[in-house]
Amino acid sequence: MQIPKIDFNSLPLTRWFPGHMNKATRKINEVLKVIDLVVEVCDARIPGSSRNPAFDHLFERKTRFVVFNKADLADPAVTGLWKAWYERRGIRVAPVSAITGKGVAALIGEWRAAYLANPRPADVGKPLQHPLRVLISGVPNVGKSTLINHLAARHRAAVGPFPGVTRINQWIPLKGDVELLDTPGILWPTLANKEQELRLAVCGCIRDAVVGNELLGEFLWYDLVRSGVPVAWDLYGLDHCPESSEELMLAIAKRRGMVLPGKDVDLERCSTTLIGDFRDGKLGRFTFERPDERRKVDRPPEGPP
Ligand SMILES: Nc1nc2c(ncn2[C@@H]2O[C@H](COP(=O)(O)OP(=O)(O)OP(=O)(O)O)[C@@H](O)[C@H]2O)c(=O)[nH]1
Ligand SMILES: [Mg+2]
Repeated sequence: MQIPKIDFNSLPLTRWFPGHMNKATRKINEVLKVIDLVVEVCDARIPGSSRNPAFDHLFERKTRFVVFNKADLADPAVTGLWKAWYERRGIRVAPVSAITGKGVAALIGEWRAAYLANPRPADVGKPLQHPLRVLISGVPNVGKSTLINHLAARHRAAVGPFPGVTRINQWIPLKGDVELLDTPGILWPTLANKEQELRLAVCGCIRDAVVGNELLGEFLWYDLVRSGVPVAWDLYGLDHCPESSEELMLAIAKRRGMVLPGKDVDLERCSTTLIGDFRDGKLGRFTFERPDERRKVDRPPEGPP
Protein backbone atom coordinates (compact mmCIF):
# COMPACT_ATOMS: atom_id res chain seq x y z
CA MET A 1 0.00 0.00 0.00
CA GLN A 2 1.20 3.50 -0.87
CA ILE A 3 1.42 5.37 2.44
CA PRO A 4 0.10 8.92 2.11
CA LYS A 5 2.30 11.73 3.41
CA ILE A 6 0.58 13.73 6.13
CA ASP A 7 2.41 16.75 7.49
CA PHE A 8 1.52 16.61 11.19
CA ASN A 9 4.53 18.80 11.96
CA SER A 10 2.79 21.80 10.41
CA LEU A 11 0.29 21.73 13.33
CA PRO A 12 1.06 23.94 16.34
CA LEU A 13 2.58 22.39 19.46
CA THR A 14 0.42 22.56 22.60
CA ARG A 15 3.48 23.05 24.87
CA TRP A 16 2.07 21.09 27.81
CA PHE A 17 4.43 21.74 30.70
CA PRO A 18 2.46 21.85 33.98
CA GLY A 19 3.96 23.96 36.77
CA HIS A 20 4.58 21.00 39.07
CA MET A 21 7.28 19.79 36.64
CA ASN A 22 9.48 22.85 37.29
CA LYS A 23 9.08 22.33 41.01
CA ALA A 24 9.84 18.62 40.64
CA THR A 25 13.07 19.44 38.77
CA ARG A 26 14.13 21.76 41.62
CA LYS A 27 13.36 19.08 44.23
CA ILE A 28 15.39 16.51 42.29
CA ASN A 29 18.31 18.93 42.12
CA GLU A 30 18.20 19.38 45.91
CA VAL A 31 18.44 15.65 46.59
CA LEU A 32 21.03 14.81 43.92
CA LYS A 33 24.03 15.00 46.25
CA VAL A 34 22.96 11.80 48.06
CA ILE A 35 22.12 9.88 44.85
CA ASP A 36 24.50 7.13 43.69
CA LEU A 37 22.82 6.11 40.46
CA VAL A 38 20.23 7.75 38.21
CA VAL A 39 17.94 5.36 36.37
CA GLU A 40 16.09 6.88 33.45
CA VAL A 41 12.93 4.93 32.63
CA CYS A 42 11.85 5.25 28.97
CA ASP A 43 8.91 3.84 27.05
CA ALA A 44 10.26 1.00 24.87
CA ARG A 45 7.75 1.93 22.12
CA ILE A 46 9.29 5.41 21.73
CA PRO A 47 12.88 5.11 22.97
CA GLY A 48 13.89 8.44 21.41
CA SER A 49 10.89 10.64 22.17
CA SER A 50 10.54 9.44 25.77
CA ARG A 51 14.07 10.57 26.71
CA ASN A 52 14.04 13.97 28.36
CA PRO A 53 16.99 15.95 26.86
CA ALA A 54 17.06 18.20 29.96
CA PHE A 55 18.27 15.19 31.98
CA ASP A 56 21.65 15.33 30.21
CA HIS A 57 22.37 18.56 32.02
CA LEU A 58 20.52 17.76 35.27
CA PHE A 59 22.33 14.43 35.74
CA GLU A 60 25.62 15.25 34.01
CA ARG A 61 27.75 14.31 37.05
CA LYS A 62 25.88 11.10 37.85
CA THR A 63 26.32 7.47 36.86
CA ARG A 64 23.32 6.65 34.66
CA PHE A 65 21.37 3.60 33.54
CA VAL A 66 18.53 3.39 31.00
CA VAL A 67 15.49 1.13 31.47
CA PHE A 68 13.18 0.49 28.51
CA ASN A 69 9.91 -0.26 30.27
CA LYS A 70 6.69 -1.55 28.66
CA ALA A 71 8.84 -3.88 26.56
CA ASP A 72 5.81 -6.23 26.53
CA LEU A 73 4.15 -3.69 24.16
CA ALA A 74 7.21 -3.01 21.97
CA ASP A 75 8.67 -4.84 18.96
CA PRO A 76 11.34 -7.10 20.56
CA ALA A 77 13.61 -6.97 17.49
CA VAL A 78 13.74 -3.16 17.51
CA THR A 79 14.23 -3.12 21.30
CA GLY A 80 17.31 -5.30 20.68
CA LEU A 81 18.62 -2.78 18.12
CA TRP A 82 18.24 0.06 20.63
CA LYS A 83 19.97 -1.89 23.40
CA ALA A 84 22.92 -2.65 21.14
CA TRP A 85 23.05 0.97 19.96
CA TYR A 86 23.26 2.36 23.49
CA GLU A 87 25.73 -0.26 24.62
CA ARG A 88 28.07 0.52 21.74
CA ARG A 89 28.17 4.00 23.29
CA GLY A 90 28.98 2.64 26.76
CA ILE A 91 25.51 3.12 28.26
CA ARG A 92 23.96 0.24 30.17
CA VAL A 93 20.38 -0.59 29.17
CA ALA A 94 17.77 -3.08 30.36
CA PRO A 95 14.46 -3.77 28.56
CA VAL A 96 11.82 -4.80 31.12
CA SER A 97 8.10 -5.06 31.72
CA ALA A 98 7.09 -3.75 35.14
CA ILE A 99 3.65 -5.30 34.56
CA THR A 100 4.68 -8.86 33.69
CA GLY A 101 7.90 -8.64 35.72
CA LYS A 102 10.07 -9.78 32.79
CA GLY A 103 13.63 -8.53 33.26
CA VAL A 104 12.88 -6.80 36.57
CA ALA A 105 14.53 -9.26 38.97
CA ALA A 106 17.98 -8.72 37.44
CA LEU A 107 17.83 -4.93 37.73
CA ILE A 108 19.18 -4.49 41.26
CA GLY A 109 22.32 -6.50 40.44
CA GLU A 110 22.77 -4.56 37.20
CA TRP A 111 22.34 -1.21 38.98
CA ARG A 112 24.84 -2.16 41.69
CA ALA A 113 27.35 -3.22 39.02
CA ALA A 114 26.79 0.01 37.05
CA TYR A 115 27.45 2.12 40.15
CA LEU A 116 30.49 0.14 41.27
CA ALA A 117 31.99 0.50 37.78
CA ASN A 118 31.77 4.29 38.12
CA PRO A 119 31.33 5.20 41.82
CA ARG A 120 31.39 8.59 43.51
CA PRO A 121 34.90 9.59 44.75
CA ALA A 122 34.08 8.66 48.39
CA ASP A 123 33.25 5.07 47.37
CA VAL A 124 36.22 4.39 45.08
CA GLY A 125 38.23 1.23 45.82
CA LYS A 126 36.22 -0.12 48.78
CA PRO A 127 33.05 -2.14 49.41
CA LEU A 128 29.89 -0.05 49.58
CA GLN A 129 29.29 1.02 53.19
CA HIS A 130 25.88 2.64 52.74
CA PRO A 131 22.63 1.74 50.98
CA LEU A 132 22.70 2.08 47.19
CA ARG A 133 20.57 5.16 46.58
CA VAL A 134 18.87 5.08 43.17
CA LEU A 135 16.83 7.91 41.70
CA ILE A 136 14.11 6.71 39.31
CA SER A 137 13.48 9.40 36.69
CA GLY A 138 11.61 9.69 33.42
CA VAL A 139 8.84 11.40 31.52
CA PRO A 140 5.27 10.94 32.84
CA ASN A 141 3.46 7.59 32.72
CA VAL A 142 6.40 5.43 31.58
CA GLY A 143 5.89 3.14 34.59
CA LYS A 144 8.40 4.44 37.16
CA SER A 145 6.12 3.82 40.14
CA THR A 146 4.91 0.46 38.81
CA LEU A 147 8.53 -0.65 38.46
CA ILE A 148 9.30 0.45 42.03
CA ASN A 149 6.25 -1.41 43.36
CA HIS A 150 7.37 -4.54 41.54
CA LEU A 151 10.85 -4.29 43.05
CA ALA A 152 9.42 -3.58 46.51
CA ALA A 153 7.04 -6.56 46.06
CA ARG A 154 4.23 -4.42 47.41
CA HIS A 155 2.18 -1.40 46.51
CA ARG A 156 4.21 1.47 47.94
CA ALA A 157 3.95 4.10 45.21
CA ALA A 158 0.75 5.46 43.60
CA VAL A 159 0.25 4.40 39.96
CA GLY A 160 -2.35 5.26 37.33
CA PRO A 161 -3.07 5.04 33.59
CA PHE A 162 -2.57 8.77 33.00
CA PRO A 163 0.42 11.14 33.32
CA GLY A 164 1.10 13.16 36.48
CA VAL A 165 0.19 10.58 39.15
CA THR A 166 3.36 10.97 41.25
CA ARG A 167 3.60 14.55 42.49
CA ILE A 168 6.38 14.45 45.11
CA ASN A 169 9.65 12.60 45.66
CA GLN A 170 9.18 9.47 47.78
CA TRP A 171 11.92 7.20 49.20
CA ILE A 172 11.13 3.48 49.09
CA PRO A 173 13.52 1.09 50.86
CA LEU A 174 14.09 -2.37 49.38
CA LYS A 175 15.58 -5.49 50.91
CA GLY A 176 19.32 -5.85 50.29
CA ASP A 177 20.35 -2.32 51.25
CA VAL A 178 18.88 -0.42 48.32
CA GLU A 179 16.77 2.74 48.50
CA LEU A 180 14.74 3.96 45.53
CA LEU A 181 13.55 7.51 45.07
CA ASP A 182 10.29 7.71 43.09
CA THR A 183 10.00 11.08 41.32
CA PRO A 184 7.28 12.86 39.34
CA GLY A 185 7.36 12.45 35.55
CA ILE A 186 9.02 15.45 33.94
CA LEU A 187 8.67 16.77 30.39
CA TRP A 188 10.57 19.69 28.92
CA PRO A 189 9.07 22.93 27.58
CA THR A 190 10.23 22.67 23.95
CA LEU A 191 9.49 19.39 22.18
CA ALA A 192 11.26 18.81 18.86
CA ASN A 193 8.10 18.82 16.75
CA LYS A 194 4.39 17.90 16.64
CA GLU A 195 5.05 14.25 15.79
CA GLN A 196 7.07 13.89 18.98
CA GLU A 197 4.22 15.44 20.98
CA LEU A 198 1.69 13.12 19.33
CA ARG A 199 3.84 10.04 19.98
CA LEU A 200 4.23 10.99 23.63
CA ALA A 201 0.47 11.46 23.83
CA VAL A 202 -0.34 8.17 22.05
CA CYS A 203 1.84 6.40 24.65
CA GLY A 204 0.11 8.24 27.51
CA CYS A 205 2.97 10.58 28.51
CA ILE A 206 0.89 13.67 27.69
CA ARG A 207 -2.77 13.86 28.67
CA ASP A 208 -5.13 12.83 25.82
CA ALA A 209 -7.33 15.87 26.32
CA VAL A 210 -4.38 18.23 25.79
CA VAL A 211 -3.87 17.01 22.22
CA GLY A 212 -7.41 15.88 21.42
CA ASN A 213 -8.57 12.33 20.83
CA GLU A 214 -9.56 12.71 17.18
CA LEU A 215 -6.12 13.99 16.18
CA LEU A 216 -4.49 11.28 18.30
CA GLY A 217 -6.57 8.60 16.57
CA GLU A 218 -5.61 9.86 13.11
CA PHE A 219 -1.92 10.04 14.04
CA LEU A 220 -1.98 6.57 15.59
CA TRP A 221 -3.44 5.09 12.37
CA TYR A 222 -0.64 6.86 10.44
CA ASP A 223 2.14 5.69 12.76
CA LEU A 224 0.83 2.10 12.83
CA VAL A 225 0.73 1.99 9.02
CA ARG A 226 4.19 3.55 8.76
CA SER A 227 5.67 1.08 11.28
CA GLY A 228 5.64 -1.66 8.62
CA VAL A 229 4.67 -4.20 11.29
CA PRO A 230 1.49 -6.29 10.80
CA VAL A 231 -1.41 -4.74 12.70
CA ALA A 232 -4.36 -6.81 14.01
CA TRP A 233 -6.88 -4.87 11.90
CA ASP A 234 -9.19 -7.91 12.05
CA LEU A 235 -10.11 -6.66 15.54
CA TYR A 236 -12.33 -4.24 13.62
CA GLY A 237 -13.47 -6.70 10.98
CA LEU A 238 -10.94 -5.53 8.39
CA ASP A 239 -9.00 -8.00 6.23
CA HIS A 240 -6.64 -5.33 4.87
CA CYS A 241 -4.78 -2.24 6.01
CA PRO A 242 -7.16 0.75 6.04
CA GLU A 243 -5.99 3.35 3.52
CA SER A 244 -7.15 6.31 5.57
CA SER A 245 -8.02 7.04 9.17
CA GLU A 246 -11.62 7.67 7.99
CA GLU A 247 -11.82 4.10 6.65
CA LEU A 248 -10.49 2.79 9.95
CA MET A 249 -12.85 4.88 12.09
CA LEU A 250 -15.81 3.72 9.98
CA ALA A 251 -14.80 0.08 10.52
CA ILE A 252 -14.48 0.66 14.29
CA ALA A 253 -17.84 2.42 14.35
CA LYS A 254 -19.56 -0.46 12.56
CA ARG A 255 -17.91 -3.11 14.71
CA ARG A 256 -18.55 -1.39 18.03
CA GLY A 257 -21.90 0.27 17.30
CA MET A 258 -20.56 3.81 17.31
CA VAL A 259 -22.62 5.25 14.49
CA LEU A 260 -24.48 8.37 15.59
CA PRO A 261 -28.16 8.96 14.72
CA GLY A 262 -28.14 10.26 11.15
CA LYS A 263 -25.37 7.74 10.23
CA ASP A 264 -22.40 9.90 11.26
CA VAL A 265 -19.39 8.17 12.80
CA ASP A 266 -18.70 9.09 16.43
CA LEU A 267 -15.05 9.99 15.76
CA GLU A 268 -14.29 10.83 19.37
CA ARG A 269 -15.39 7.41 20.65
CA CYS A 270 -13.82 5.52 17.73
CA SER A 271 -10.48 7.25 18.34
CA THR A 272 -10.70 6.51 22.06
CA THR A 273 -11.34 2.85 21.24
CA LEU A 274 -8.36 2.69 18.87
CA ILE A 275 -6.02 4.34 21.39
CA GLY A 276 -7.25 2.07 24.22
CA ASP A 277 -6.78 -1.10 22.13
CA PHE A 278 -3.28 0.05 21.15
CA ARG A 279 -2.31 0.75 24.76
CA ASP A 280 -3.67 -2.65 25.82
CA GLY A 281 -1.50 -4.36 23.19
CA LYS A 282 -4.51 -5.71 21.27
CA LEU A 283 -3.22 -4.43 17.90
CA GLY A 284 0.25 -5.97 18.25
CA ARG A 285 3.68 -4.87 19.48
CA PHE A 286 5.16 -1.72 17.99
CA THR A 287 8.25 0.45 18.30
CA PHE A 288 7.81 3.71 16.42
CA GLU A 289 11.42 4.87 16.50
CA ARG A 290 14.60 3.13 15.37
CA PRO A 291 18.17 4.01 16.28
CA ASP A 292 19.20 4.07 12.60
CA GLU A 293 16.79 6.95 11.87
CA ARG A 294 19.31 9.26 13.58
CA ARG A 295 16.71 11.89 14.26
CA LYS A 296 17.30 14.74 16.67
CA VAL A 297 15.12 13.16 19.36
CA ASP A 298 16.89 9.79 19.24
CA ARG A 299 20.24 10.77 20.68
CA PRO A 300 21.66 8.87 23.67
CA PRO A 301 22.37 10.57 27.01
CA GLU A 302 25.60 12.52 27.17
CA GLY A 303 27.98 12.46 30.11
CA PRO A 304 29.38 9.46 31.96
CA PRO A 305 27.55 6.15 31.40
N1 LIG B 1 1.77 -2.84 29.46
C1 LIG B 1 2.48 -2.28 30.45
N2 LIG B 1 1.94 -1.30 31.19
C2 LIG B 1 2.69 -0.75 32.18
C3 LIG B 1 4.01 -1.19 32.44
N3 LIG B 1 4.49 -0.45 33.47
C4 LIG B 1 3.51 0.39 33.84
N4 LIG B 1 2.42 0.22 33.07
C5 LIG B 1 1.16 0.98 33.14
O1 LIG B 1 1.49 2.34 32.83
C6 LIG B 1 0.68 3.23 33.57
C7 LIG B 1 1.55 4.24 34.28
O2 LIG B 1 2.26 3.61 35.33
P1 LIG B 1 2.90 4.47 36.51
O3 LIG B 1 3.77 3.53 37.28
O4 LIG B 1 1.89 5.25 37.27
O5 LIG B 1 3.83 5.48 35.69
P2 LIG B 1 4.75 6.66 36.25
O6 LIG B 1 5.94 6.73 35.34
O7 LIG B 1 5.03 6.48 37.69
O8 LIG B 1 3.82 7.92 35.99
P3 LIG B 1 3.85 9.41 36.67
O9 LIG B 1 3.95 9.23 38.14
O10 LIG B 1 2.55 9.99 36.25
O11 LIG B 1 5.01 10.10 36.07
C8 LIG B 1 -0.17 2.36 34.52
O12 LIG B 1 -1.44 2.19 33.94
C9 LIG B 1 0.59 1.03 34.55
O13 LIG B 1 -0.25 -0.07 34.80
C10 LIG B 1 4.56 -2.23 31.62
O14 LIG B 1 5.70 -2.67 31.74
N5 LIG B 1 3.74 -2.73 30.64
MG1 LIG C 1 4.62 7.69 39.31
